[in-house]
Amino acid sequence: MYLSPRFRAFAAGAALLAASALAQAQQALPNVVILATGGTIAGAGASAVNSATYAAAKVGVEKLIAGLPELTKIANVKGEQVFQVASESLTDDNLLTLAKRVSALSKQSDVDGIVITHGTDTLEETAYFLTLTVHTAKPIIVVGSMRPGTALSADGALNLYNAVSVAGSKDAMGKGVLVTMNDEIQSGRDVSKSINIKTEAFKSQWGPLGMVVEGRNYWFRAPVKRHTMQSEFDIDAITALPPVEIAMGYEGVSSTAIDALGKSGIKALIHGGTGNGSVANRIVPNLQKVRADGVIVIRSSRVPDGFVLRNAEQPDDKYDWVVAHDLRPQKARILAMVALTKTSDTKELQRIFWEY
Ligand code: DAS
Repeated sequence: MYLSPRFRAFAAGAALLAASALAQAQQALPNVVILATGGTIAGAGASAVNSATYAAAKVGVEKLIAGLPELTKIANVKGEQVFQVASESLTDDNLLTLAKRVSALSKQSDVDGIVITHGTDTLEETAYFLTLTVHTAKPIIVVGSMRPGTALSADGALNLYNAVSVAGSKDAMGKGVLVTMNDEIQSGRDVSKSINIKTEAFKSQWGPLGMVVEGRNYWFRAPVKRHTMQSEFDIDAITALPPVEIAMGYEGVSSTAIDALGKSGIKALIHGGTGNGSVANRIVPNLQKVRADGVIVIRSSRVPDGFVLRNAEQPDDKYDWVVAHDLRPQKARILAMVALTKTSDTKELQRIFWEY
């Protein structure tokens, strides 16, 4: 078909204008990096009705991003596959590697926010570790899903969309590491996986910080515990995490676990006691021996909500024990490992458990 030179010039000019407008629109969008580690959000089941029976950590980050074209309208997204594992199998070394990558990216001027896709089983521990050790005010969002993307009513796509949306939000800056699950914006410090088979799985006894709905954040409270820029701990100065283990309390408990762990070379033992961090009277001497051998003893509770009162169920001052405040055993372990990179003074450790 003949096209006049005038029309060809007009068409070329229009194409240039469109390309320039698109480039400007893309430049206006925030730059978000997605660090993928595996989990159900990267899982796949045999059929759409397999919402709970599936293989985790199967889908790569590029496929996750390609499967969500809506992301291109809210951010310039880049993906990195850091690990591809179910999160119950992550190690403390994995945690260090991930946190160091997050820290490095957060220092780049061309990165506005970071999303970590993660299995839900230990998502709460990673989120807490990052909020304790990464010095940035930029949004860092940890996200997972309870159903694989192959399942009916899968939750991963919207959870990921929300995570990227919050990661690119200026009003999410300076709030510590966040978790976006089930339309809620949770504090990485406070949140725990509280239901193991529902999409409404992540809870905090102190409530979510807000909600994200259709790409907009609605905030209702802000964290008061120290995090990120206010933290005295810095991942760039941490090369290893000291060994810390957990022993649970329950009716009929023996001292077997406590005695064995106490002699295993650990630096601290978290006791996940009953009630308000109670310790069976027959194993108090065993915990006292663990302390006498130089291991820090930290009283937490197996009860999900509330907080352990110092000197209530046990004379912590007398025994030189520390209490975990409102932290569940698995979170108390994260804080203990981080704190022990700086001090083993029990008064300092107790201050740290009050403040973080
Ligand atoms: N095994 C779980 C994990 O990887 C799957 C999940 O829920 O993400 O944490």
